[in-house]
Formats: sequence, structure tokens, C-alpha cells
Amino acid sequence: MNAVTETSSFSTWMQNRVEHIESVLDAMLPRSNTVPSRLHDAMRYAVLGGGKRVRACLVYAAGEAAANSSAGGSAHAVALDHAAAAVELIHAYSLVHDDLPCMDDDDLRRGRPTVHVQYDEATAMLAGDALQPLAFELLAGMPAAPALIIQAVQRLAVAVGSQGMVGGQAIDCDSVGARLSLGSLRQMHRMKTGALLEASVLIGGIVAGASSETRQGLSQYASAVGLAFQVVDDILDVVADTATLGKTAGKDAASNKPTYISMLGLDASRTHLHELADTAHQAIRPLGKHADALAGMVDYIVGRDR
Ligand code: GRG
Repeated sequence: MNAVTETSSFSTWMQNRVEHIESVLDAMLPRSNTVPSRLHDAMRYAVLGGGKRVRACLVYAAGEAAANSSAGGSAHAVALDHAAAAVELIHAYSLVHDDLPCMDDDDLRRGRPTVHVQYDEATAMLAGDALQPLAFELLAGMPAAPALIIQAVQRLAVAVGSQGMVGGQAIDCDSVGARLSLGSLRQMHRMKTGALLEASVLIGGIVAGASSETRQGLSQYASAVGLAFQVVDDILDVVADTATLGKTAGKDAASNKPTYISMLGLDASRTHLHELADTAHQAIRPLGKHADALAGMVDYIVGRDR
């Protein structure tokens, strides 16, 4: 198993995983020259157009940590590939739908025109719609024990449904111009952004046959990382520029959305971010060296500039 070692730094580990998932996604998506070709082309455009691949890397990092730890089982590399591709497909679908005129109405994503701008609204809707079942098809087809497949499918379904990502988006849509408590803001982000990030970590652990003790640590880690990701997103929306982000900067304030910055201010948001990072690091301490990639992911998420 290719865990992070002293001779292979985290950035090399991540670069390898990013390159690998790009080729896995390329192979698993329908070809553009197959019918319906415009839809397939739009699906490929949505998924293969860049992206940091944070969720795929979390699957690999958790799977490798659980498989290598004495408390873990053994991860099948191909099963982890299916799981990592599945969470990236769901993520891509959520971005395509989030950018639609009826939601955030954005024309820039990953430094390129959004899918509805590049194609048309109906094609963008359908591309997102088709990416979602493809994710579950990949999970269902993982070379893993049936019981583990069922757990992974259920985990992802709950994470992205009305009590997870889509529910969080519904709350977000309703909260424009509203005054939320910090608790409600956190709850919205746990659902909208955190749930899929958490599911990525937990599915990596499930595929690797992690023990219940390891799963508990992964769960605490994932919950802190999910929130930390959103705090960074809110900070970047204020401090970064559109060219670096590859999406429109300053969108939250312009659309009068409650954010960590609007509620806590920049300094307190940064302090909160570092508390969340500490919590995540502590949660994986029992996994020792096997969790180096998970630890690297925390530092990457906290330090990211896009
Ligand atoms: C519309 C079904 C539906 C869900 C939308 C997750 C989500 C819910 C919308 C995404 C919009 C958004 C900008 C959310 C903030 C956090 C976030 C998910 C940012 C984008 O994720 P990155 O930074 O993107 O990992 P890349 O491009 O690197 O993959």
C-alpha cells in the first residue's frame, strides 16, 4: 500500500493520487462519441475540467490509513478507485446544479465557463442528473464484500440527500438575507459541504474494513475537516481573487449570504479554523504514521489558496 513514507512527502503523495483519480474518472465516464453524445460530452466537461480532488484524496487517505493500521482490514486498490470516483462524480453534479441560474447563477467554475454556459441549461441539468446515478453504479460495482458495499452506498446516499448536501443547499437557498445563529450556520455547512467530505473519509474506512474504533476516530476527524473546509471557503471568498479561485470571488457578500466571516469576522474565523484543524489532528493520533496522509490533508485544506 502506498502510504505516505519518510521518503515520499505528502505533496508527492497527493500529486500521485490526483493524477491517478484523473485517469480513473476518464476511464469510468461514458465516451463523448457514444449516444447521447452531447450529454456525455457535458458530463465529461463537468468532471474532468480540473478541481483539487480533495474528496477523492480523502477516500484514499482514509482507506490507506485503515488498511495499514493494525486495527484495520485490507483495502482493495480498485475498490478505493471506485469509491474515490463516486464522491468526485457526486461533487461535480452538485457544482453543476449549484451554478445553474435557478441557484447561484454563476458563469465561471474551475477557471472555465460553467456547464450551462458552455452547453445549455437543460443539458447541464441532465448532466448533473446522470452523474449522480453513475456514482452509485460505481459504488455498487466495487470489488468488495457485499456488506461493505451496502454500507458505502447507504453512507453516500444519506450524505447527499435531504438530510445532507441537498438539504443543506435548501437551507442555504432559504437563508439569503436571513440572520442565522452560529449554530444554524454550522448545521447548514455540516449538511451542504461537510456531509460529502465526511462521507469520503468514512467510505474510505469502510472499503478498507476499518474496525469500529478506527471508524470512530475517522468520524471525529471527518466532522472537523468538513467544517474546516467551509471556514476556508468563506475566508477565500473574502481574501482571494477570481483568477486564483477559478470561480467568482466575493459572491457570498454580494448575495448577502451568512458566512463565518459575516458572523465571526476574519480573525475569529481563522482562530476557529485552527481549532478545527487541531481537533482533526488529535482524532487520528491513535493511527500513528498510517495517518500521515490524513494529517497532510488537514494542512492542505487549511493552507489552500483556491
Ligand atoms: C445543488 C445539489 C446541489 C448541491 C449544492 C456542495 C454544494 C451544494 C454546492 C457547491 C457550491 C459551493 C461553492 C459550496 C462551497 C464549498 C464547496 C463545495 C466548494 C467547492 O469545492 P472544491 O473547492 O472544488 O473542492 P473543486 O473545484 O476543487 O473540486
